[in-house]
Amino acid sequence: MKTVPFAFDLNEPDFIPSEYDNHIQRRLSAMRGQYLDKEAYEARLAQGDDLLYEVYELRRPTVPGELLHGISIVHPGKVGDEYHMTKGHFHEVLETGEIYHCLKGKGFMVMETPEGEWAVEPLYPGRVLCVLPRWAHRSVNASLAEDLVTFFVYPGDAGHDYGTIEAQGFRKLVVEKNGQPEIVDNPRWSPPEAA
Ligand code: PAN
Ligand code: ZN
Repeated sequence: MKTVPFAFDLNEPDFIPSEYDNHIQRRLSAMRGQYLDKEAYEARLAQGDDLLYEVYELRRPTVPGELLHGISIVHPGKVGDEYHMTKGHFHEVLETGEIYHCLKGKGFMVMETPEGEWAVEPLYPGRVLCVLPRWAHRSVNASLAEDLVTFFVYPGDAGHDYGTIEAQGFRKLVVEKNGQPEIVDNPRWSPPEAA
C-alpha cells in the first residue's frame, strides 16, 4: 500500500488498472443459490465453472477516512433468463455509501434498503451513480455481448455483509424477455417483517 499520493491508468479497451493490490475472480460456483432458475444454474455448472465477474482492488487501510477503490468487470451472459450479476451486499457499516462510475457496457444497479425500499438505476458509459448509505447494491450486465465495467470508491471501514442478500436475494431481478432487459419481482423475496 502506498504512503504517498498515487495515480494509475485505466487502459482501454478493458479498463484493467495499470496497478492493483488484489484481483478477485468470482465463478459460477460462488453464486450458488443466487440465480432464481436452479435447474439452469446446475445445468450450466455441469458444463463448467465459468468466470462471471472480476474485481481489481486498490487496497487501503480499513479505517474511516480512507477510500477503497477499484474496477468491477461483469462478463456478459445469463443463467436461465437472469443476466450475469455480482453477488451484491450491504455494507457492514450500514451508514456508508459508494460511488460508481460506469466506463463500459450496459447494465443496471439493483439496490434496496433493509426496510424493503428498492431502486434500479441504468448504467452506461459516463453515468455516475451514488449508492446512498443503507442501500444494498448489485451490478447486473444487461448486454450479452460486452463487459460491464465500473469504477467504484467507498469508505475504508465499510466492510461487506453478503449473508443478508444470500438469504433471499434482492427484491427485484433483471431478466431478459423478448431480447430486452426487464425488471421483475423476485418470488423468493418476502418483506422484512415476514422474513
Ligand atoms: C464493489 C463490489 C464489486 C463486486 O467493489 O464489491 O462490484 O461485487 P460483490 O462484492 O457484491 O461480489 C463494492 O460494492 N464494494 O463495496
Ligand atoms: Zn459496496
